Amino acid sequence: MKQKACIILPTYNEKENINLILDALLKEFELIDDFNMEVLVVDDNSPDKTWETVEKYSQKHPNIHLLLRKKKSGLGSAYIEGINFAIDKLKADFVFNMDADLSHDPKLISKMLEQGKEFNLVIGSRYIKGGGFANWPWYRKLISKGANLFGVIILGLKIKDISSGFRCYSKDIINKTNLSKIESTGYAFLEELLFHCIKNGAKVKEIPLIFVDRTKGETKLNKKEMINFFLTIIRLRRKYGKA
Ligand SMILES: Nc1nc2c(ncn2[C@@H]2O[C@H](COP(=O)(O)OP(=O)(O)OP(=O)(O)O)[C@@H](O)[C@H]2O)c(=O)[nH]1
Ligand SMILES: [Mg+2]
Repeated sequence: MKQKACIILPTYNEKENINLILDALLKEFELIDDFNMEVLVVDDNSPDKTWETVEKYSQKHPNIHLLLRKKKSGLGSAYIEGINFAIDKLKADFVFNMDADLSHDPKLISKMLEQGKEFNLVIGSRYIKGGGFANWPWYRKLISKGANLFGVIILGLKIKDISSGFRCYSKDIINKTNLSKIESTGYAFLEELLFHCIKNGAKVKEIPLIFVDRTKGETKLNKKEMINFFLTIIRLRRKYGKA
């Protein structure tokens, strides 16, 4: 029997992007033979009604699912609910983190699944050879690079891109890593989950990702989230030591 992979897309006001990303994913899935591919959109009751579009897709495509939450509760909390749903309800063997704003190229999915045969966590990395940014402003690159370097040093991680939001986890590493002990509800969730996966013995592979800046819709990443990223690194080091 084929294994199942579920792409989790958290959305908040992505009306202009959602149909483009869902179409791109459906097209990519046609090229993937050896897995059953599903999409789970976790929408936080977007005021622009992103979820309405997802509902329409889900009526037409049985492999597109919508998890509609009551209010905006953060990227991390959307991912925790999404990952639990994908594994418990959809019976996924692999789960992906992916942005819905076309920053992450769906073409990488099959490459990540290929690596998933050997590694239980595959990361689309902007900081390895072949990876990078297509059109990010210099100040965002600087903050991202600084945050990564800080995390790598303080937490002793041997990973180049600890904040990338494009990842593939196998079910076994998620099951080993107790998601309920994750405290971050926002973007810092990504580094916190990575840290716990590595503490639990994850075999990690990074593959090159060219991150393309969004051309539609607005960013949800604010100053508070950025500060939280640094504070989370300090909290993890104090509570658990180095990875
Ligand atoms: N469900 C849910 N999704 C969210 C929340 N915050 C952000 N997202 C989604 O998470 C993904 C990443 O957020 P972005 O705003 O693109 O963050 P970013 O990629 O760091 O920054 P930009 O691309 O510059 O906007 C997008 O698909 C957002 O719609 C949230 O609170 N709840
Ligand atoms: Mg984005």
